[in-house]
Amino acid sequence: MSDAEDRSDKRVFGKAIKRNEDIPLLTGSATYTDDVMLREMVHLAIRRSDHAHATIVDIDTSEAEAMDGVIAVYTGEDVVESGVPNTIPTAWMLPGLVTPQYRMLAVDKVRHEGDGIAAVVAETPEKARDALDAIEVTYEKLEHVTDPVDAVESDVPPVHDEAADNVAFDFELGEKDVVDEAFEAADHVVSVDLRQPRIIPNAMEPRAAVADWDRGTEELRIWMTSQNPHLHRMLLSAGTLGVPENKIQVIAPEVGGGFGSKIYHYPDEAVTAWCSMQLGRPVKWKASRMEAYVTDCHGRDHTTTAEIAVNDDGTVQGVRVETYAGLGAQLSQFATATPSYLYSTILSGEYAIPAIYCRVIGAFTNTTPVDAYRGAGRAEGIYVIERLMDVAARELDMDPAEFRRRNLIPADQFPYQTAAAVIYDSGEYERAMDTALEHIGYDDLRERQKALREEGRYLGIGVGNFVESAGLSPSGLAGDLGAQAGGWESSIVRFDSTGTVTVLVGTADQGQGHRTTFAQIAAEELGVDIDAVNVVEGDTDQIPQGMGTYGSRSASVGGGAIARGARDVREKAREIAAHQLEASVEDIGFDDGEFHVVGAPDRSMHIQAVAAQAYLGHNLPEEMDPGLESTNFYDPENFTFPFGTHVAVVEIDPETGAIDLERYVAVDDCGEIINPLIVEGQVHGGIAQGIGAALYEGAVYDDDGHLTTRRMDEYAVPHATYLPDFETENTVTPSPHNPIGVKGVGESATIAAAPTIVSAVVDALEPFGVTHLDMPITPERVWRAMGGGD
Ligand code: PCD
Repeated sequence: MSDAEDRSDKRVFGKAIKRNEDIPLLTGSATYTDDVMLREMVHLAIRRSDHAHATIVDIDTSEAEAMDGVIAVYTGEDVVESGVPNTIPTAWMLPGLVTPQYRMLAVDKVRHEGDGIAAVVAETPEKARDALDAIEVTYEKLEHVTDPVDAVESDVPPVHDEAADNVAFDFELGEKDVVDEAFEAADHVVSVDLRQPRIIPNAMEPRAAVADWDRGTEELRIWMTSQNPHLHRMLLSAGTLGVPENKIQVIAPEVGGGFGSKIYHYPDEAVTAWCSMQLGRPVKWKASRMEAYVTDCHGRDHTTTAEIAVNDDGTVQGVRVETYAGLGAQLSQFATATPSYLYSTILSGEYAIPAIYCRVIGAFTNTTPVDAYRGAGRAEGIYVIERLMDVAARELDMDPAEFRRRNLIPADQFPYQTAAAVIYDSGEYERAMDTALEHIGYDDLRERQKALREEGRYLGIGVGNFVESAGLSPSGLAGDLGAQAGGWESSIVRFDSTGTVTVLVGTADQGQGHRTTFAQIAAEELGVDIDAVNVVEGDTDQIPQGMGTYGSRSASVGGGAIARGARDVREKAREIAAHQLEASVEDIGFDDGEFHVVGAPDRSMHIQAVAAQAYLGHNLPEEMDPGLESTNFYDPENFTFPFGTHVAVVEIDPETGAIDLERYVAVDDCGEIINPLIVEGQVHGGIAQGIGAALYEGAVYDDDGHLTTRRMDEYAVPHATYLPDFETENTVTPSPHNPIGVKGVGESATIAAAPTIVSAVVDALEPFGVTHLDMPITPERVWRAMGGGD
């Protein structure tokens, strides 16, 4: 059971400490990939397909090659001829998965707008970009498809010959017969058809890479915007470049946001490395903002039919879901796990649902590949169950909050095995829900809503409950499901001889604040000042192994590895202290960094003094090696399951359909909180992105398969002025599955916010008989739903 400790008397763990990393980030002294300048460095630009689907008939590079400052122009054929393995592997093998060849540069066909076809290396970035237009590509256009349902159900030429029907996988969870029976026995069955549009991640810093191949030693050093440098090292090595893993160093310096988009192994960074290998010179590539829109993996893209079976007493009897998940033109790294496993296993939401069936058809389309985006799979799944809860409440004529409450998994039933295969670790769902409803004044709001409706004003109250599988672990479970990567994290916790502490960990921050929170964990365990701890991430030569930062795993899995490492170090230090204080280990107490002999407080030694002794090595217990560090691989026994309730209040302008977002209350439970300030920041950012999805965002392809939302003024990321002040609270239900009792928080609010907002808008429109509206809910959609334009 729980080895989480009570945190009330902690010195730094749980404290709202300001972020260590912010001074360099805010004053501009921090190093991002594009800041890396190397001698003899040249610049890469990538020519991309203008078409959604076409055969490449000919590529003429002669004019580009002759241009001033151009050093080399390479095509996909050149990469093939170089003899490198040249595959971009997928890291999640579902049963029966079709895995078409995915090369660094396209050879015979282009399969989406933005597909890379040729690489220009030049003396300056401008010269490289200018030469792109001089490459003559002759295409023969093919019929294309951008919608996942059309891709499978209509007669279109396949994106890949290997998948004639465009189906990459057909995944099922649960037993259909059993669920069908539950549906037949239930008093009501209600269904809803949903479309969750594609989201474009929009990290502040576009992707970039600087590759430096040493011809003498045949070693590759690459700086890149990576959420997981070790995975990138592994994937670049065997599958793509054929360079041994121990001759590749991946460095992720400061990374300006990822939101999932920097997890994946893309062709572009590999091409950067390959060009450096050809030329023996350092090569830099950085995406323009428009390139980011067409090449960074998009998120979501689901078309779903969902059904819920309920009885008259307001209890849910079953859930049945069939979804088409757009995968884009190629299988990105986790593209297959996100819409299948991560999606289907969260469909129980916070509710006790006896029967769940889910089928997911993963479809290739002529679009930018799709992969995890903040909330990955869980956001899509929670959206489905929360929409179902609303339509079912409406069917039963029950208050949607009351209906939800009636179906919550009770607090005394944890750990809870859901009908969707996973075991929820811990939860107090009703407490979080009560806190949120009380905070917003739910009952009064319902009264106000009624009164306003009499005046022809439309107030909507949306309630969103969520639970999330965070942590992506353990390895065994992931392996059973086809993961080609582990679920562990590794750390090295080291006392330096002068008493400072170095923490090396395999996660890789993109803005989450690890240098602060991880220092808090180590400082707490070791009883040292937080300023004595230096946290190092993002360099595979310094940190031998790691998995990285995604799936809201760093606090629980990385933090767990750090806590364990720090405890090992503390216990070794205790033995040294016992030896030097001439007492037995059992008689040595530890308090605030000080080891002391129990009952003789004047006989004591600070842990930092012990560290010095550990490296002096003169006076250590017999057979003890010098040094004071611990390498730890931590593989938790389960995911963590953060949860909570969000509530939104909107008012609709009946003339225009405009939505005024009046209030937003978020109650989140992420277990023990390492740093409340950082957790609040994570929740704020997460809500903003969830609101973005609900009201503004969404990729749009035109009839030619061109992405029409490819600039910041065409794709509506919410501005701060669109958003109300968020009112946040936390409840604390520790996870029993890691040494510090934490759960993830990075994705929670994004998962919660979209369904909460949609619920609020639809609630406002109840008098118009509206039961559902698809995201993004633009004023036009609202206005039409109210009968505008009829
Ligand atoms: N924490 C605390 N406490 C608790 C939990 C947590 O304090 N309880 C904190 C930590 O430590 C960190 C943070 O908070 O610092 C977070 O965490 P987590 O949850 O663990 O997570 P991570 O792993 O770290 O991260 C990741 C996430 C994700 S996943 C995403 S999308 C996003 C988020 O994160 N991204 C981002 N957030 C953020 N932020 C920023 N700034 N930026 C970014 O980019 Mo995916 O899968 O990738 O789709």
